[in-house]
Amino acid sequence: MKTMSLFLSLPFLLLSVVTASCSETEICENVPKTCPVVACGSPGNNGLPGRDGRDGTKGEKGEPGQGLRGLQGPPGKVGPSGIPGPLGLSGAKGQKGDPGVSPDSVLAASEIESLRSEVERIKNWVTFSLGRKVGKKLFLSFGEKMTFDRVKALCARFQASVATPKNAAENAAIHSVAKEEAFLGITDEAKEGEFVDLMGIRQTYQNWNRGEPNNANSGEQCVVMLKDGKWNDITCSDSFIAVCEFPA
Ligand code: FUC
Ligand code: CA
Repeated sequence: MKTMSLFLSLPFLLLSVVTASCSETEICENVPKTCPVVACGSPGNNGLPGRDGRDGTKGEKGEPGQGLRGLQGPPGKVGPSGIPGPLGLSGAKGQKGDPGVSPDSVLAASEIESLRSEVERIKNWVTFSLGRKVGKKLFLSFGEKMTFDRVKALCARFQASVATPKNAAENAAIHSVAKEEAFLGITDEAKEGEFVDLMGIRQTYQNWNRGEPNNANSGEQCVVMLKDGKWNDITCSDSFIAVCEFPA
C-alpha cells in the first residue's frame, strides 16, 4: 500500500516541476483566476504519503489444481445377500416307464394263503419231531460234529444263532435236542474268565459242571453242554455237535 501511494503522488510531483520552470510574468497571465496568487510562489515540499487504503473484496474461486490423481483404493466389503428369486419353471416330462408286472406272475391271495399254511405245517412237524420251542425261541440240532467257527457259520446260514440258554427252561430245551455234547453260544475269548454271549453281553445264567470253568491248559475259551446238561469250558477248535436257536 505504501508503493501505491508513492505512484499516485508521482503526477503531482511532475506538476510541481513544470510549475517551478515557468517565469513569473508569462505564466501568471494564463493562470486561471481561481489560482491564488500565493500558488505562483515557489512550490512547497511534498506531503507525507496517505494512509493505507482498505482491503479489496474477496476474489472468485480459482481453477482446480493440476497435481497427479491418486491410485484407486481397494474394493469395499461384500454387501448382504439378496432375497431368494422366484421358483423356476417345471422340468421336462420324463420318459415313459417300463410296463408293470403282468398279472400271471403275481401270486393270487389264495395261493399265498396255501403256501403260508404249508410252511406252517412243515415248521410244526420239524419242531415237533426235531426241535424244542421255549417262549420265542426254537432250538434245533445238527448231528454232525464241527469246530465252533463252523457251528457259527452253519447257524448263520439259516438266519439263526448258536444256542445260548438264558434260563433253566432254555437249558432244558437245548439238552433235550442235543443227543451229544454240543457247543453253546458263550465264550470268554475277549477276557479270560468273563463269559459273554455272541452279542458280547455278560452271561448271567450259568450251569457249570463241578470244577468248571477251569480253563484247562490255559486254552479253553468255548463252552459245551455235557450229556447231563451241565457246562464245561473247552477248546474252540475241538469238534462238537451244533444246536442253533431260531426266532419262533
Ligand atoms: C476236564 C475239563 C476240560 C477237559 C478235560 C478232558 O479237565 O475241565 O475242559 O474236558 O476234562
Ligand atoms: Ca474245562
